[in-house]
Amino acid sequence: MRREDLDQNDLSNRSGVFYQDVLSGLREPMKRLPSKYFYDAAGDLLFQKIMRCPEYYLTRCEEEIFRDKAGELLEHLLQANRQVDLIELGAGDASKTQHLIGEMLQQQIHFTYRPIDISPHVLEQLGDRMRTAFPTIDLQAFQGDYFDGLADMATTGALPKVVLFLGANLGNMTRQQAAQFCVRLRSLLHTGDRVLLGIDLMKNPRIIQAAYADEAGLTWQFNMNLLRRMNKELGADFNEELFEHYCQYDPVSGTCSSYLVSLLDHVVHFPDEQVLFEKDELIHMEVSQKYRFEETQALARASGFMPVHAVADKRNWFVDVIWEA
Ligand code: AVI
Repeated sequence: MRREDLDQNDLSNRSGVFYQDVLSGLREPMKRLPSKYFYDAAGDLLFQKIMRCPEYYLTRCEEEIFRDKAGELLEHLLQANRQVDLIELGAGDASKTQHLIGEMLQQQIHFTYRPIDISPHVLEQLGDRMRTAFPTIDLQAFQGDYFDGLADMATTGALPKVVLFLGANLGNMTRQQAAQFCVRLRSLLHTGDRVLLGIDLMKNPRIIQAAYADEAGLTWQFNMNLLRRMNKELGADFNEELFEHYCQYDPVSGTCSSYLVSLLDHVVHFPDEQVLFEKDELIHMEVSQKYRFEETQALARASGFMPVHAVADKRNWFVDVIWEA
């Protein structure tokens, strides 16, 4: 798009949070872009492809847990409750949750399924899929921020809550952010409510490294898509040929970090700002934090939860932990 073609909509984009977040990240000495902006329509599609690619084991591991152990998960999520609010943060396509919901219906548990997601498009598709699979389901979606959704549900719902946060989404926060997230989550729950978190475990570093540098280049495209998104929505002129994707997993800290590396000295223009890149300069794009199982238990306790149960896949690569508030 030519910059003079920017319309009114683009002008309002430039005063929006996306633009502000992007520019404040690119003004920092170590440039960074928030990975939450990966997920526009093209990013959602790329992520779906990543989840099916041979190297990206995380989704298959968690699917195995939900497919094979839904009954066990449910037993520890419900305790004696026969009636709950089932809340899912960042529900996506809920392919794993469907196993749990199937089990709940079979056991004649009364529940309202309350997915929370920032994307109206995702919620619409999810609603259609769930109502087709489970015509009797009571589904009440909340479109917006997780904590706004939880706060809303805290005032409206009186039932015990079961909160799902699957897919290793906690891993896209630094350890410090994850700790703050868990404290905030706890503050919105009542004693006895339960949460289930999907967490990717530390393992052979080559397996992790490969999951974020797949042969087909999907993760590369997933990162580049954010450059395309900034060009389209913010009128920037990133040339993706001038960047390459690089990811590094540190097996000591468990942190997998994704970067874009500038291949030349060059300048990227936004309509009212320019950003200088030096050859070999990095943009930090994403963190995917891996944990030792004991660290998840320490995280639970430090944020006011009690770890009550955990189910791992057969290879012990991924764990769904259940904590009580
Ligand atoms: C969504 N999230 C848990 C993914 C992950 O594994 O960190 C995002 C992702 N990034 C590259 N591949 C997948």
